[in-house]
Amino acid sequence: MKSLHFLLFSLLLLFTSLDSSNTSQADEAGVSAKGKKPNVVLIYIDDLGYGDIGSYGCKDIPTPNIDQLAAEGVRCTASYITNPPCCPSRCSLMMGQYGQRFGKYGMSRGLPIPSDRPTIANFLQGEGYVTGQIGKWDIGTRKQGPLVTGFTKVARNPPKKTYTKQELSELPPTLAAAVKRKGRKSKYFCVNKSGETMWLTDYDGDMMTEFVETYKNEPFFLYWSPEAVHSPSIESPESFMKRTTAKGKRRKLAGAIVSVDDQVGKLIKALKKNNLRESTLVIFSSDNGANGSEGGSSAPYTGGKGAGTQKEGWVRVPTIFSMPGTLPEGKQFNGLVANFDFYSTAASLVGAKKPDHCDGVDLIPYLRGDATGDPHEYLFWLNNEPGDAERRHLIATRWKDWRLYKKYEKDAWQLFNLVSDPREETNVAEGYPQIVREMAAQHAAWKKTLAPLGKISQVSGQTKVIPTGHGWASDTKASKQQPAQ
Ligand SMILES: [Ca+2]
Repeated sequence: MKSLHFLLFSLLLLFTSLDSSNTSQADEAGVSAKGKKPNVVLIYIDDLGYGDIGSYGCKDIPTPNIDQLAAEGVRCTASYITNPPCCPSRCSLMMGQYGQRFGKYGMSRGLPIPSDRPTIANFLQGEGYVTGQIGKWDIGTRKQGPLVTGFTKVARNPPKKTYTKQELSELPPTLAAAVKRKGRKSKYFCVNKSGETMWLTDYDGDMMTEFVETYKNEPFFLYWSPEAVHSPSIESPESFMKRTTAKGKRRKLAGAIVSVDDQVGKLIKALKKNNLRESTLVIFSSDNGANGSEGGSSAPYTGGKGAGTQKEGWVRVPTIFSMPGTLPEGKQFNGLVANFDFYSTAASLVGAKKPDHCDGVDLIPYLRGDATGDPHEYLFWLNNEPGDAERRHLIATRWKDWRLYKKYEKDAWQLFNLVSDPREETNVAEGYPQIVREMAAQHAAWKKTLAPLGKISQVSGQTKVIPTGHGWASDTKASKQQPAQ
């Protein structure tokens, strides 16, 4: 069954084609007349905090391009990562479901993602999409790279810059020591195909532009997940930092964030240049909350990566959906959403039925204002993998304004009202026993539906999931493959 939303989208383009006064929209309709489906670009930043971009209240780091995306789209204020941090978050995103459905109850790095159900990339490839991946992977086993999980075009990892001894001697001592520990290899400077040194995030942005230019005439799905703004941001150049008013250790992170913003600007420019802005859904989000040790902010919430993993800021992330003409502009959506909704939303947008395994909801009716309330009445967390860092153990439920949590099964539940107490300073569990009981019961019922803890088998041969070099690696078997349904 074709989705109502894709039908609405097509009708919209048809309607605008009749309006000859608007050249840009008429061009869009020309694309539609060729039967081209809408594109999807998913931007997934590493460790970007809820309070670290302008459209979410940040004052000291300018993010004009991301803010423009919010002004031309819908900004979600209660968007969650149910499986933090990096690796589980990405696995859940790619599969469109809670990680616990395939045995992932914590970091579990190396645990396979299931091969009996399609990833979002498999799914969109099956719908006729060119599927592109740029940047960080950190999903599944070492044999489950993007080229075997649905991506047909994968940006090779450019070689990292190696600091010369002379350069090393000129670096500030802290940075010099960090670089030395990595064998003089940079984390955030790479070497482009002309042999020039480039900031890696900037290099990624050029690859995004190249991808859009190359595949502008085909429906495409592009997944960009930069290494940024994961620690250490110690190499951030002064030219980035001086664009911000951030102070102290936050200055380095701020530099990394303005570069992310620059790349969003490049993407939007490439889409506009090719008249694809209104036929492309851009989703912008983060894989987990702010890293406090780098000066990241979860404001108005508290917590985040590292010492703050029991608090809201660890899992609540900035999320923006932008598709002018299809989604409203400058709107805020306050309902509970999760990163696994991106899969279901993309499926609906391209006019396909989401696979049965998906936990996600099609968010388009909510973003458009056709549906109200919470897309998920409840969201759940269960991070109790025995091998994971204890600070990350977390059992939690979100419902309406409430957050119920504890660290270990043996602990008493704590309850917070995130509206009246966003910093989670007053545990009100004793005052609301009925709410505690109900939210705990919902968690227990959800837990019964999960798969057992997965086993991580050691995969021999450290296969590089993304080849090093420049340009693109292709899945040469893709044209013969059927989507893994
Ligand atoms: Ca992360």
